[in-house]
Amino acid sequence: MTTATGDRTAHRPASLAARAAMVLRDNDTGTLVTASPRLYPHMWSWDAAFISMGLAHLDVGRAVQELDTLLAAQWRDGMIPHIVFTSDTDYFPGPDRWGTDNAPQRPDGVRTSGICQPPVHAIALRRIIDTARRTSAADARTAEEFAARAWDAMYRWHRWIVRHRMPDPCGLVTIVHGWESGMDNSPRWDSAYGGVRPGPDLPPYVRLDLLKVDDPGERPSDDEYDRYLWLIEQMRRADYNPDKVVETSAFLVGDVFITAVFALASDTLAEIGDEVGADAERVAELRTWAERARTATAMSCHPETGMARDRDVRAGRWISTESIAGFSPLLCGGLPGDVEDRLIAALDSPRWTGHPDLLAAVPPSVSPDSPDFDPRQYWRGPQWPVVTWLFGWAFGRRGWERHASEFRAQGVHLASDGAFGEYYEPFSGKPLGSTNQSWTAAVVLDWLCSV
Ligand code: 2M8
Repeated sequence: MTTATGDRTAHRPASLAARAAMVLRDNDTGTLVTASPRLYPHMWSWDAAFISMGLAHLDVGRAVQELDTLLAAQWRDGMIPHIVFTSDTDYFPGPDRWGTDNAPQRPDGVRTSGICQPPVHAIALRRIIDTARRTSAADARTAEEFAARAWDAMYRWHRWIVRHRMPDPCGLVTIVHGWESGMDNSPRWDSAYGGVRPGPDLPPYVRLDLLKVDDPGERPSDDEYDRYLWLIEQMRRADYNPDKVVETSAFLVGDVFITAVFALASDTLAEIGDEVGADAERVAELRTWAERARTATAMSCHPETGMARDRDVRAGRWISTESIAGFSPLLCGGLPGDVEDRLIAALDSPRWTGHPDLLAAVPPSVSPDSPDFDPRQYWRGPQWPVVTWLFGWAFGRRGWERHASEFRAQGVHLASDGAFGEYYEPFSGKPLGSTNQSWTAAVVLDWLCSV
């Protein structure tokens, strides 16, 4: 059943849930669900986590298999790679361009990229366990057995981050490529990318992404792609050795959003560890790491605006760009009460979620009032349902039920056209980028199944 509102068609919950389930089934290759049918025909690390939570509402065994597929691609040193490649050759940069085949830590039997993405996996595992416990004793057993079996791999992933990505005294988790942030071309990275100067020996390439969206203006520019590819070149030359990569990368940034996610996910993994009887010392380590990351997130806040900031480690300066990442401390806590209240008020204000022209009251990736805002351009303004889901889930966990349920209701409203856009134009609600994007379908399914 659908109703028409303006030029948007709105599906009722049951029909929307059925469509979301269909997207996940259609994008399923058997052992992994691709991030989207045309634009992203492989498995992406943080997409897979969100996708597995959606799958849990359809089949807990299949949800667990999704994370198993991802963990089978974990590098020997613990890193979970950002892309696990299928045999599809219609995406650039593919495995040959990444050239990770000779990296000594690469996994056997599967080809991957050589960087990572936000560590949301323990959060997905928590969600799968909770969903399974609500459905049946058998589902609960499947999820809990998986948690017990996969816990160590997830611990090693968090340990990799601590060992290799917390080198700066500011304590933020550092990234060596904008793609690691998941918010690829966010204006957060503009100044740091200014220091990346592609050499004349950058091998030539042809972009495929531009052929697969309605308007190339929704994707990053060619200039940006040159820099993305140059960073890969630098990493290849360092044989993907994690410490050499950090030493040599022209792009080295403390990412406050990843740091807050890491704190939240480390707490969550520690909690799961308690439930499945994991090694107590390792559980305690996770709690220490969470605390360290929480402190670093809080310390990054701008003394006047209270917004959290990234740090350009190479240039030795804070990045004060006004983006959704500024609200990262709300994910993991750690701020004094009055500062936190101010940040929540800022999120609710007309500059952000309360902006009068938004079709749905969920945060855009950049404030519409910021000079950096572009309503159609990827991570430079549009609304991303997965980001709304993450903040909403964290708010629920922090006991802010009103905020959590508003995000859920408004998130569903935005996605009720049933197109499952990769991202949405905030004023019209037009789906942009890819449609039938798996992680959008997954979070919508989770929202609909949890009311
Ligand atoms: C986008 O990133 C990829 C590169 O990793 C791309 O543009 O080709 C980002 O939105 C990223 O966060 C996401 O995981 C990926 C797949 O959905 O697409």
